[in-house]
Amino acid sequence: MKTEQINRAYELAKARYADLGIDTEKVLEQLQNFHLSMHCWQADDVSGFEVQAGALTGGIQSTGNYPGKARNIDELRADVLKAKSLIPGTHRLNLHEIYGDFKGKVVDRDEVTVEYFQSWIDWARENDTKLDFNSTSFSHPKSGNLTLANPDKGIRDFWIEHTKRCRDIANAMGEAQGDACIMNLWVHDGCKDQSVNHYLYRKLLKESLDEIFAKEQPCMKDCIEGKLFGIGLESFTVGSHDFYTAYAAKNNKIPTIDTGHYHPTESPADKVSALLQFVPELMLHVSRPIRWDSDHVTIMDDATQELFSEIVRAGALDRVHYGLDYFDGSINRIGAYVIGSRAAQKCMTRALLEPSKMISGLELQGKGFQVLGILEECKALPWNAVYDEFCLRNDVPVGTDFIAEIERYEADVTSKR
Ligand code: RNT
Ligand code: ZN
Repeated sequence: MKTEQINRAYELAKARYADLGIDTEKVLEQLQNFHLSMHCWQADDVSGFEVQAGALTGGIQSTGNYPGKARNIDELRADVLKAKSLIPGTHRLNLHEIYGDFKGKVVDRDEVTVEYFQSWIDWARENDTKLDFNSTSFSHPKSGNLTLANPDKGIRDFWIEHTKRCRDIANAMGEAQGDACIMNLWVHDGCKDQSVNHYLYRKLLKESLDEIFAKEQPCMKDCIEGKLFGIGLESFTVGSHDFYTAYAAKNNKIPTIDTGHYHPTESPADKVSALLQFVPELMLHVSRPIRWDSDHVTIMDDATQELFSEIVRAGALDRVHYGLDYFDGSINRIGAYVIGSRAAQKCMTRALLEPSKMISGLELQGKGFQVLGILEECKALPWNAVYDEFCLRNDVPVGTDFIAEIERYEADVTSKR
């Protein structure tokens, strides 16, 4: 698209929004400070780099076999940088423990140390990227159906040790980057079929968490992610939404809202204003469930829009960490990163451009028809001209121009793997 055309459209949009009391320059500034935490696991279908790596287990699944997935740390880093070059703004990278730089060594999960993440810390510094982190309880011979909630003390202790070490690593990352590293804890623990020991499993998970979180870690923040069910663990999930909500509220931890982890008609967006009354911050895993927790690429759908709008309306922009979490192996994986990240930004653009103060005033006066009328009109206001201007100012492709860039990278790089 031509610069002049983008600028002209932006100027018109600016005037249109000014009429509603919205300063688009301020919105552009807010967008610049809106950092996504890009998940490293889209690049390689959640495989990771353990020398001893086995199949993906733990109730999650990446489907599709599109050629060109990252096979090693260098390829993954190159792919992430390529994706970042097509997404406006500055973004974080969210690493799972299995993505360490193990240098050909078999390092079991209870042996991991920051040494295996030093090259990531250096890479992040060189590439102006901050890191977030995740412990990894899946894809391991000791994963089974139960990890931190396992009645077998040996197995439970193995995972407790792993998670404690991960907190040390996250803390070291946070210290190195001068900004807290957000560490997410998700375990797949659950039952495939009928079970009578729900209370026991949840008691064990609670006790494991208490032990894991006992150590103060000043440079990292803990998030805990619940879910509804996993594949092969359909009947019961130990770490349910209620379990972690209660745990977070009581222990001042950050709940992770993964948008694929609820009943199909349940609204993740509606949790924002409820949870933020009781917990310090929220972590998001923005995804797109199709009928189940399928982890399709994020798009501008109603669920994502409503989620971001609820955050802005709550005045909670800086109380939320914006992680992405999807893994589609059926399309170009760099394209998946770019589409999902840009969709999240576009939803945020629209959320920031909503004349919430005006609408709130009307609502408080009982003017229901006017509220609905303005909200409907907002959908079709020229928010895209503001997002295009944001891309332009960040020197990244505007509109569909990123597609040709990814096709070129595919021809030159990923198709040769
Ligand atoms: C699984 C959770 C979890 C994972 C990642 C890979 O249902 O959403 O966040 O997707 O840890
Ligand atoms: Zn998730």
